[in-house]
Amino acid sequence: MEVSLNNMQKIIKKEFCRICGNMKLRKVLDLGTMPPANNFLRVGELKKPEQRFPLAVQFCEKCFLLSLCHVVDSEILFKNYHYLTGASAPLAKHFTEEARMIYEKLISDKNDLVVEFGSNDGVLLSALKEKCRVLGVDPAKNVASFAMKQGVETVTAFFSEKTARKIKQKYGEAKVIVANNVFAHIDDIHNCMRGIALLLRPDGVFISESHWVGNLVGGGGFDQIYHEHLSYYSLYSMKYLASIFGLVITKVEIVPIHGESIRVFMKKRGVSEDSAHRLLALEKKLGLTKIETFQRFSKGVAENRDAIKLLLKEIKRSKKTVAGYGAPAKGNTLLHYFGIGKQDLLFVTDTTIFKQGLLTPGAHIPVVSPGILKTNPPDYLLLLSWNYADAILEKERDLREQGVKFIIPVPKVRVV
Ligand code: JHZ
Repeated sequence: MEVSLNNMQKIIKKEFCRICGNMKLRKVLDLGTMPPANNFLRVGELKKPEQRFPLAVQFCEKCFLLSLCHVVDSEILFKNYHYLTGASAPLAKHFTEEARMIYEKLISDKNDLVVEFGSNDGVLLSALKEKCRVLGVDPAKNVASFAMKQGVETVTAFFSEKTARKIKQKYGEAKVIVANNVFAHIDDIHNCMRGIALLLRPDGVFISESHWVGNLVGGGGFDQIYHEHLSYYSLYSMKYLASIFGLVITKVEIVPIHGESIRVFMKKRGVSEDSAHRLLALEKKLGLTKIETFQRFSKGVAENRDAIKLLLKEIKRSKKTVAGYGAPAKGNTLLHYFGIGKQDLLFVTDTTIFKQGLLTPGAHIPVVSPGILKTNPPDYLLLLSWNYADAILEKERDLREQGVKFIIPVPKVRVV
């Protein structure tokens, strides 16, 4: 195994597919070793060596799951978390709209229970709490207490069969279970599915939203690959998983968030709507069941890296300045793999209070409040939060009118 001895207990090499058990997994992309993407650090912590772990992806030709080759201990990744959903206005809006869909279509009684795991700061449940009973589940203490302050009851735990049993004993069965941007983070997905099957009412719905692998290899960015994201789901792989637990994918939507995400509705009984058949056909057409598609994607990432490095070199040569816009987790994969560091970016701005004043993992670039752009605007901003490009370009219209250019780094670098 490629990891240093002192890291051995904190990481395992994944020898089999977490969905179907296939042991013949094929590596398609290797991004080297990097620190966990949300492990922003304080200046004082620079004295200690920073933990780095291998980051590579492999493909299963049996159930078509793309997944990480290694699994980092979830305690390291999630116990103290720097990400807040509410810091990104477009994301908060997206989940508030999902909450409305849930109470308009799925809730029929004030006593119905909605359980969300990976509930983070409670944006979705806050929008539901006047309509029905809600319960959040999140392992990050700092984030869970943030949600509690917003009036969202939250259990500090990883979701599992054991957690589900405890919830069922105390609160009863759930009418709706939600897992947004967390399903892809779970290694023992069978245990999680057993928990869902146990907690869900016979007429209940499980809704899961994850970044869609079709976007990863298509119009989105490779930088969605980091240690938290263990699985990169397609409908094909989700369907295989659901069938093991006797659940039916009744409906599916590709929603325009984080590039494109796959929102799947699962039930204990029911039939698949046309949306599921249509997406399966699209995934086949896009080649998401073929290893060659992922090998091609991997080559494209390396080519884009060369193009960005060249652009930054030219900008430097012309004595212009560059800073980063947004300090998302994905940005740290991008900075790491493209070899972009303090020598290239003056600072990165971010709206998350938990991140301001810290340094980005690996590259150690200072994260500052976006207010700096008013007083010290650079000539270029590397848009690390590219998934909110439309909203950010609109929000920063004044800055752009002053002549500041945005560099959108993926899937192919462009300047606007
Ligand atoms: P954002 C997170 O990844 C983490 P990240 C997690 N692991 C996951 O699964 C994915 O989401 C899907 C800032 N920002 O949402 C706020 C501005 O500064 O793309 C955030 O720090 N100004 C759970 O971290 C970051 O950018 C702005 O105007 O890659 C965006 O992070 C806006 C809109 C955002 O997810």
